[in-house]
Amino acid sequence: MKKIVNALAIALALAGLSASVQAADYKPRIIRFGYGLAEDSNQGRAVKFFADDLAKRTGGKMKAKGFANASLGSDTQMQNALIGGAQEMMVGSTATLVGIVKDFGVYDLPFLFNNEKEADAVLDGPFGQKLIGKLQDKGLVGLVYWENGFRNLTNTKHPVAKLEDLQGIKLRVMQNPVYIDMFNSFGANAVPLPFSELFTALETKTVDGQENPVNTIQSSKFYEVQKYLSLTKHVYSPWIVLVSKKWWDGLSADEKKAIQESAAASRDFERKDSREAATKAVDFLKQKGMQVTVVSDAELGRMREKAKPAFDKFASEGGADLIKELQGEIAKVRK
Ligand code: KDG
Repeated sequence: MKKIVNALAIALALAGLSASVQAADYKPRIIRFGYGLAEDSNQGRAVKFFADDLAKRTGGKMKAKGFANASLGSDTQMQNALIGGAQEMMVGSTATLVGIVKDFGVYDLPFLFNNEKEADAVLDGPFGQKLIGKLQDKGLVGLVYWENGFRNLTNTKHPVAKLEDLQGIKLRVMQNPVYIDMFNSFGANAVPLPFSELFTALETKTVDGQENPVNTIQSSKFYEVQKYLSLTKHVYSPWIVLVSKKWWDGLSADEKKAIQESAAASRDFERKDSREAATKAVDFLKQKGMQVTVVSDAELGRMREKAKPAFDKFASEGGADLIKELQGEIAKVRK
């Protein structure tokens, strides 16, 4: 008897769900969701999670299809495709958004966040949402932040344990003035390149090194072309999930709600997945032959000092209040 009651309850629940899905206004849609990392990466896994979640939520009507390895273009190319309405969704670095909304560059200043808890609170709180709001009149809708992670240095020349070890290293950086200024102030030769060109640039020794979170160093197989890893955690790097506003404005309220709910669920999944993966990544990279250097707090303090001109330049170019506001939000979480 109990089994029959349970089966009936499940059937009614499913009937209720399918009724609500049928009642909702979802049109059959294919959503092109582009990203720069490999399919088997924290970024790729979260795109798949989003697609599966949205399909479930809409009875299979709204189908997001992930396009990995920058197959739809680099971050900036995809941003332009979304603005023009030629592509529906993407996830990429906030650092590559500075050509559209300069304020996103504040996240690239070094040694801002001490840990993920601070980052989550500020990005998901009023400060992070205010920056997202600035995208609307540029033709983009920002949904949520995902975690790229704390960035670390790799190179082929020698271990980097102190600032002097960076002298003359040709270091690929994201196409962003704060990264260029910061690494030049450290004594490296900063070489801005799109992520999609990075592996080849390392393989052909066009550049000696790069900086990325350990998850990316693993999933993009940089260990095949890089010998030395220095754990600096010099910047906390967010990703941002973006939608074409041209496309977004044509969606029903139900479709927007479903996308927003799936985006929030994917954010929680991605952060958990990325943090779990990061705990295993350093051992994996050691097994692949990378020599790992933990940079001392004293040396990180010297880097922080050296990076001051990058802070001052960002402040002098209109970012002073933004820096103060961000540091105030971090202080609220930190105490
Ligand atoms: O599409 C690649 C982006 O996600 C970018 O953020 C990866 O951190 C990255 C980098 O170094 O370009």
